[in-house]
Amino acid sequence: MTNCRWQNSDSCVLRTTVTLAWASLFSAFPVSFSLRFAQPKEVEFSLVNSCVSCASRGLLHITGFFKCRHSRKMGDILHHVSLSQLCKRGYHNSQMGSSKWRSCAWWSEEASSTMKLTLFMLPFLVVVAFSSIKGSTVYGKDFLASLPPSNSSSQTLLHHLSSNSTLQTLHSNQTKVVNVSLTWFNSTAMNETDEPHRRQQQKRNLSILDRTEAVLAHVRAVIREAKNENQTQDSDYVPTGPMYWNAKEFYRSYIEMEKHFKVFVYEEGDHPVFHNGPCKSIYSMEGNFIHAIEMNDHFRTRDPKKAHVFFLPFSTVMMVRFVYVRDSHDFDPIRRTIRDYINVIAERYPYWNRSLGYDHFMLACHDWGPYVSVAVPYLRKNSIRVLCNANTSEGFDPVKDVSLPEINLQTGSINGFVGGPPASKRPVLAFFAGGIHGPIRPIILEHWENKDEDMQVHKYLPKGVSYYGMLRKSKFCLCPSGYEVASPRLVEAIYTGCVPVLISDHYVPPFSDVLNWKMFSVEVSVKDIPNLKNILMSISPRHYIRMQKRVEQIRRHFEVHSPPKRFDVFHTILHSLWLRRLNFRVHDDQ
Ligand SMILES: *[C@@H]1O[C@H](CO)[C@@H](O)[C@H](O)[C@H]1NC(C)=O
Ligand SMILES: *[C@@H]1O[C@H](CO)[C@@H](O)[C@H](O)[C@H]1NC(C)=O
Ligand SMILES: *[C@@H]1O[C@H](CO)[C@@H](O)[C@H](O)[C@H]1NC(C)=O
Ligand SMILES: *[C@@H]1O[C@H](CO)[C@@H](O)[C@H](O)[C@H]1NC(C)=O
Ligand SMILES: *[C@@H]1O[C@H](CO)[C@@H](O)[C@H](O)[C@H]1NC(C)=O
Ligand SMILES: *[C@@H]1O[C@H](CO)[C@@H](O)[C@H](O)[C@H]1NC(C)=O
Ligand SMILES: *[C@@H]1O[C@H](CO)[C@@H](O)[C@H](O)[C@H]1NC(C)=O
Ligand SMILES: *[C@@H]1O[C@H](CO)[C@@H](O)[C@H](O)[C@H]1NC(C)=O
Ligand SMILES: *[C@@H]1O[C@H](CO)[C@@H](O)[C@H](O)[C@H]1NC(C)=O
Ligand SMILES: CC(=O)N[C@H]1CO[C@H](CO)[C@@H](O)[C@@H]1O
Repeated sequence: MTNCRWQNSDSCVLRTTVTLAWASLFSAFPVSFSLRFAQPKEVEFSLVNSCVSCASRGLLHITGFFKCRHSRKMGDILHHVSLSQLCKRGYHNSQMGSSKWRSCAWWSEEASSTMKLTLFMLPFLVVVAFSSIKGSTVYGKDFLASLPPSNSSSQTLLHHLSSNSTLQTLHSNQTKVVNVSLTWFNSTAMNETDEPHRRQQQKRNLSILDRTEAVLAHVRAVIREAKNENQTQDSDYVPTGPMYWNAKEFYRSYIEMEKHFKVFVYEEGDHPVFHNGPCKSIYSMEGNFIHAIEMNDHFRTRDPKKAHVFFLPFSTVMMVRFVYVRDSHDFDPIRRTIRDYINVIAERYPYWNRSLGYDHFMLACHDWGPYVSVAVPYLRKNSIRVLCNANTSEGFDPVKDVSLPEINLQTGSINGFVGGPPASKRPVLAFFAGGIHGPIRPIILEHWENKDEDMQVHKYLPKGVSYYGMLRKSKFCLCPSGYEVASPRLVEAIYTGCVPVLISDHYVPPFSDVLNWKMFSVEVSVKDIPNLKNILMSISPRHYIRMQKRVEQIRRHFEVHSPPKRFDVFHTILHSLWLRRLNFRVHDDQ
């Protein structure tokens, strides 16, 4: 099964929106024609589909679904492209009353500077022609009921948007997510100026929310109780051992997650930067997670009211590829994309505003994940950021954020990469091979390259020597930070049963919320690199054997499976999110 669904960088989908004075109401229907623009780059668009809706004030909105072909980098275009589509579905409904464009505005403004807006009159004519051919229905005033993409939820939203609803005032910037619902509940219980039925409706809905929080409170109590439980039976796996901060609590919390946890994935956004990500290469976790959560029937909910967390499904790797202008050193296009995206979901749904992002999460394995997350202050400050680049000096907060393992899936699968001999069949003391990236590796090479038979430290592996073969032959595998704190070597070592040696500053290793890394890895600070061999030699054989066995035991939490299996990397990431949402610490503080 291949994970990547859309990999063709030579085409893209362009959707755009145009407002025209007066028209009737149309439903979505396909139109085909093509436009060719000279600016800003030679790009050919063909309209494959358009969605037309109308404001009561006589404004016609056409949301076009274009395909564009080009041979060169698309940079800016795609940036606008990937966002303009957000105007589809109920979104423009909510704007009609005011006949104003909000998130769509950037498109109409910027488009008019580079592309003649009048050109867009063309689709209108085509539309009219088609509508007469196809005999599209012309709706009456009550367009909300008739617009195909606007489900009842967007009507509800519209209802909130168009009235001075209490919802908008519910959020409190001082409340943490666990307590949010109480605040919401209390504030609605306060002064309502709306009509009675609305008040009743809100109360009911807020009690859904309240019930959710009550369940979470119960779950917290159950997990706390787990300490006193006897050994449990589980056909797949029961975590035990000192590699876990608290194995029983972890297990109980995992089981409760399976029972309750629901993730809502925003559907807004288009390929290639949304709902898509790399599934091979060192950044494979972006694509794998996005794919796995979107295909998941158990944890994904389509009903945002039932969700505990909300996923912003963008891929930083894809944005770097398609939105970022190469060598520009300018993050702004990416940040603008994220900002626009959050503006749209905050306008279309009440969920971002009600918690100021506390129950939302993003995921990025690309080094730049933390830098692009600053696009929206609440995203950076409040939301859960699942990051490979878990550098605490750069604002990674282990309480709120999740450290994501960087897994180099060369073939898109772990087949053939997992497994290695026991401790007794590992003749080499320590192994490292890799380029001189970042500040730490030069120090290692300087001290240990070709210095000692036991310390197999290389810039390049000698010809005929297999990298994976060396990992399997070695007792300890050095995992120094490169350009960023995370290294795929960590997971490579774990896969091959080699005890990882973490050499990094400010790094929070993955799943530190449940795993006690000291029990199955060695942490060496940068200043101790000259002393590395002594440190490793001082670990007794008995202690080493225990650590090596533990590496094999916790390996399952790093394995990538498609479809995912219980306790694998996908589920362990979800579990980390679950703990953040629960605001619970699975830790014996002793
Ligand atoms: C609208 O809701 C119905 C069920 O309520 C669902 O089947 C349909 O897919 C939804 N449409 C959209 C565009 O979300
Ligand atoms: C909404 O609130 C504003 C001020 O907050 C007020 O001027 C306006 O009249 C209100 N609109 C409605 C429909 O209540
Ligand atoms: C909360 O919002 C108020 C204004 O709405 C602001 O004055 C205050 O500084 C904010 N507090 C925090 C912690 O952001
Ligand atoms: C909400 O109201 C209840 C009583 O109605 C009160 O006990 C509780 O402390 C309030 N919670 C907050 C966060 O104000
Ligand atoms: C709500 O209304 C009561 C009177 O009914 C008033 O005393 C109170 O100040 C109001 N609270 C808010 C937050 O407007
Ligand atoms: C509240 O719940 C009712 C039915 O349970 C639903 O029709 C309505 O859309 C909901 N409103 C909100 C704000 O979610
Ligand atoms: C746990 O095991 C002990 C003895 O092994 C037993 O006495 C006790 O009843 C058990 N507790 C539960 C909750 O099963
Ligand atoms: C959320 O807040 C933003 C800005 O504060 C506002 O533009 C938007 O309409 C709000 N969304 C909802 C659903 O109330
Ligand atoms: C972690 O962040 C600090 C502060 O920005 C930086 O100096 C350091 O180089 C980073 N570590 C790595 C390995 O990139
Ligand atoms: C006001 C309120 O309910 N505060 C609670 C917020 O959540 C923490 C942790 O669950 C509780 O300890 C507080 O009492």
